[in-house]
Amino acid sequence: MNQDVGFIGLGLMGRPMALNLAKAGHNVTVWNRTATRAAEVAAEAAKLGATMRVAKSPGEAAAGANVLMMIVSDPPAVESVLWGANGALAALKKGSVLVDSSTVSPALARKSAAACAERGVAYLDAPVTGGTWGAEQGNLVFMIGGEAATLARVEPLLGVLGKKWFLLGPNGAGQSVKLAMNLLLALEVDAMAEALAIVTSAGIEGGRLVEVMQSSMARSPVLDIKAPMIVAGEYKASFPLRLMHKDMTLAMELARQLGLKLPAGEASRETYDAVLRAAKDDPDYAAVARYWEKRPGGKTATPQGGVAVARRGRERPRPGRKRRDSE
Ligand code: NA7
Repeated sequence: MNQDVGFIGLGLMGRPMALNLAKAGHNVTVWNRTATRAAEVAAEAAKLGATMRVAKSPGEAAAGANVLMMIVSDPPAVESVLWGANGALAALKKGSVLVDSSTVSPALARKSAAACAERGVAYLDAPVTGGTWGAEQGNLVFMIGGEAATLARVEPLLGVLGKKWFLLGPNGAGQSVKLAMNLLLALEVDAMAEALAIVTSAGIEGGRLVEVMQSSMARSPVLDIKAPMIVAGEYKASFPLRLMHKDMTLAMELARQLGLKLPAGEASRETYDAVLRAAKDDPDYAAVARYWEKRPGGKTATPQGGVAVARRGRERPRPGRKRRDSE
């Protein structure tokens, strides 16, 4: 059955998700902070024979919705959409459902859930994995915190956007699992970059390590995608470094709240932090490897000002699979 869906946030992930919902015949009303993006997505929907309304505020997108979905950058973005001027929260109808797929802290998910409950609105934290490729293909995986009955109500929509969802516990559980998973991905890519720094500094082409790795236990889908980017030194964003850095910061904050010390996570976050601060562009998180890249003047991006250890030469990536990110 077609539903009245509000959709907030038309970034790399939200844009294809909103289009898939409209293509599936749902009545989608979108809002995006940068209004031109919303107009572009609505025009794209029209070309595909689907209708999509553009709202003037988060509140307008929420007002007519049975289900409001959102996927925005970070905690301040979620706070602004829900509680800011003409915010979504005050406009949501009693009996509606808010599904927040932004990656934020479990604490913010619980705060949003409590505010929804006060208005008779059900809430799910539902961050995703699958990257832009998964969003485009309707192949996302959702990590969900909330009630099974609420999940059952939105399953027809999740089925348009993805193929799998895991109910992981009460509100906040989806975010805890997502942060743990992204910390692991960040560490894997950072470890790959360190291993490549050793190999290339020893005068061996980085692609050879990747080749050997593909035949070993070190093989993994995330490295299938990221290792060729590192070898080529090309970092077109699929999952931006700034968002991975945000997730690592949230993961380390969660660990602190849980009384855990995570030394590998802390060290890796410092590396990502140094690269992010030095970046003049908006690269993918595989750009963590820039920490070891030779820069003009022979310095790396290390905060300690260490000298470059990597030699990239004219290496070329192995022909990679077409699939994009798994974040
Ligand atoms: P993008 O491509 O950076 O898109 C972020 C979206 O969030 C985009 O629509 C932004 O609007 C919106 N945004 C950012 N800040 C705000 C504020 N303050 N208020 C309202 N809207 C805002 O990210 P992705 O799509 O890759 O990822 C989205 C989430 O999924 C994120 O949590 C990831 O970690 C996982 P804009 O177009 O810039 O005006």
